[in-house]
Amino acid sequence: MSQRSLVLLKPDAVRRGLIGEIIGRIERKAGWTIAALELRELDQDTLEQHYGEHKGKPFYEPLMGFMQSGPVVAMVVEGERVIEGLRTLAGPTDPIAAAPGSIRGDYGTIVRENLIHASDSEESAARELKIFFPGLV
Ligand code: RTP
Ligand code: MG
Repeated sequence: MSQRSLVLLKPDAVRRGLIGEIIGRIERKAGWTIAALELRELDQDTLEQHYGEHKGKPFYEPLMGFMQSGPVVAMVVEGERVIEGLRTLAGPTDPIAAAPGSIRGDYGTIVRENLIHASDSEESAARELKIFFPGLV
């Protein structure tokens, strides 16, 4: 079942020079392809749409600040079961709980600065793709 997922390489990943490393892991998955890719800075409005489910939580405001602390790489990844697969590749939210071999498990220590976002369901993917790549057919 081919799907599309919205991936963000967060500002910590870009700052630390991990773009190539992370994209390399994604590219090496059989049959997955990058359908769109852009380095960009995110504004408050875009982030409020993207992370709206977390509004009011204690980590929301710091998350907004962190996500605007530098450019992100926004990408669309396409392929077989890519939504579940990218969540597995990323690992759980807390990098210390994430297994070595996962992106968060290999490179992160801080919950907020966990390197990568990937859509968590088909519904989220459809919603997020419209926010970040509205022109994608
Ligand atoms: P994401 O949405 O970025 O893919 O991450 P996720 O599904 O694994 O985690 P989620 O619960 O949706 O949280 C969104 C992002 O907010 C930051 N966060 N900080 N307790 C904290 O300080 C905390 N909890 C979450 C992380 O950057 C997390 O990825
Ligand atoms: Mg999430």
